[in-house]
Amino acid sequence: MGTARRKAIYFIIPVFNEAGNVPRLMDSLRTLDETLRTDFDPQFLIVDDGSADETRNLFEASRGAVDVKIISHPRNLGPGAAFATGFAHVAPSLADDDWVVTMEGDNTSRSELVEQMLMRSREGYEMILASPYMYGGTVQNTSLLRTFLSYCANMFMRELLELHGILTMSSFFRLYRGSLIRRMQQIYGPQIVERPGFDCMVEFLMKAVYLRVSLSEVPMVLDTSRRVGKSKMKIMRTIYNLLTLTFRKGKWKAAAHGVEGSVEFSGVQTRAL
Ligand SMILES: Nc1nc2c(ncn2[C@@H]2O[C@H](COP(=O)(O)OP(=O)(O)O)[C@@H](O)[C@H]2O)c(=O)[nH]1
Ligand SMILES: [Mg+2]
Repeated sequence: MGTARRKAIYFIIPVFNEAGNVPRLMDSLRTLDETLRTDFDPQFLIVDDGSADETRNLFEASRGAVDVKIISHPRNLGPGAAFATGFAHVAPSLADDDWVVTMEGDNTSRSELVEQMLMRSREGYEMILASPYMYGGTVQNTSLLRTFLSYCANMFMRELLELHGILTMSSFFRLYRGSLIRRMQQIYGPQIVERPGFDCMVEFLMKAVYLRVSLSEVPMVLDTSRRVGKSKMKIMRTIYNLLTLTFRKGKWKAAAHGVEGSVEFSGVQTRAL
């Protein structure tokens, strides 16, 4: 009798000029590899988005510790383009009962939360978001301006993009069931997201919500002092991009509704633990 295939858990991590953060990130990936290995087949995919510093070399040099796969864009295309590359890369091997995690490459995603996200997934959720804005989560060491803009952006997304009842909408750190990624790839193509910038995560969320996926959040302390260097998000550009997502709403909704059986919200399917 053959042994059952271990479920794969793919980590897709976009990086752009993160040399200072690579050593600590590799430590987290090694810990994840060790803790998950008994039950899963962890696969780490780094999408280096045209970094001009030592990012790629540092990952190459530390590959002995964890077997990371590195894909490079020849020039900087943006985090959304990096996720698109990552989703397309896992598409051929992804099975319905595999898992996909997206996370940041600057050590602000608390990798120890993956265990808790997996527990939530066992309750039947297809998508689990790490959420600094829900009760129990916080944002530490960030500017007042960014907190305020984030608050305004959240109001806009809730009302205009119809993302009700979700507290954290643009964070990179999420766990997805393989079947969800595959379903979205069937509808929207292997790359899933078309927005190249930081608004890609809101795009993904819109597409998922219009498909009525079951979704849950787990609280996370987002402490920006854990990273070396500054945020690379251009605030005005991202606000503009978020606003223009409104114009895509109709098209993405229609695509979601074209899929049979996807419109009725079926709630969470409880599974035996
Ligand atoms: N692929 C890619 N990743 C990026 C780019 N800019 C930022 N990132 C990565 O996206 C993540 C979030 O970026 P960060 O600067 O921390 O933004 P913040 O967390 O919103 O302040 C980090 O892992 C970055 O390395 C980019 O242009 N391309
Ligand atoms: Mg960050």
